[in-house]
Amino acid sequence: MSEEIFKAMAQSVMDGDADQSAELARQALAAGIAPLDAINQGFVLGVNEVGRQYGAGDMFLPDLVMAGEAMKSAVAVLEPEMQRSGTQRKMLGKVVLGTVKGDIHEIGKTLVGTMLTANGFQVFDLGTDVPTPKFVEKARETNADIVGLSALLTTTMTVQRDVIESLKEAGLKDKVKVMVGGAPVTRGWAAEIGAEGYSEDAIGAVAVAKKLMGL
Ligand code: B1M
Repeated sequence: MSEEIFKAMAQSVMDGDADQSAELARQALAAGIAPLDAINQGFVLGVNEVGRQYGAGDMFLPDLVMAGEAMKSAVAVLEPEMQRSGTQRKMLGKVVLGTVKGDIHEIGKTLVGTMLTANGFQVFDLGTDVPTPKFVEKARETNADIVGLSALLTTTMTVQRDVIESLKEAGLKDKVKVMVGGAPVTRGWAAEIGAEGYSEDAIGAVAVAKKLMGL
């Protein structure tokens, strides 16, 4: 049963069928499938395949857009359940989160925010294409513990370094830890730009954020 529904989820994203993706997400919840399993074993496989075919020139921008919309509609159904099933209630720390300037990829960043919230962090999600000064302002305003920077493009991952430099210039870098992530981002890149945290996925981001808080 699970195998079939996971396959159908991936296919719905590849077809760019947002209604079908949302319906399959609802069916998964009704069948007791964990929301994160639905994402990681179902929908993400579809969006990765679209990304692969787009990279190979076999799919085109509209396919990418529609796959993104389908993935978003599924996540929108699953998100409330992920937040509800968060076990920890004590506030563990404040995280200012966003996708850096020039980059509008939001799905992975939103998942990271959802998982952090579900696990007890207070998340200030600034959205996508966030101007560098906005991260600094929000970190100061909220007295944030962590600034989380997502980047999905090789051309925008360098902006993560700009944000870190701006935090330093604003005198905030000793108060705030930085966590970076996104498909092209690596542990090596994180170390090179002076980010204290790196995770390759949303679950890992929770563990990294806890570590950065000394928990
Ligand atoms: Co874009 N895109 N895209 N795209 N897109 C990629 C990233 C690409 C790899 C596709 C490809 O060519 N194979 C490629 C980048 C190439 C490169 O730079 N090396 C690409 C390109 C080229 C582009 C455009 C330039 C296309 C164009 O216009 N010609 C354009 C750029 C627009 C811009 O940002 N300025 C573009 C646009 C889009 C859409 C808008 C159509 C759409 C996004 C829709 C949306 O978000 N609302 C889209 C999509 C859907 C993709 C792919 C197919 C899927 C991304 C995704 O949502 N993945 C992607 C190919 C791919 O990654 N396979 C691709 C699912 C998501 C759950 O995973 O985002 O990786 P991900 O997040 C993960 C981890 O990375 C990590 O945890 C998340 C959950 O596990 N993570 C963090 C993410 N952020 C983190 C932060 C952390 C910690 C972990 O700490 C703070």
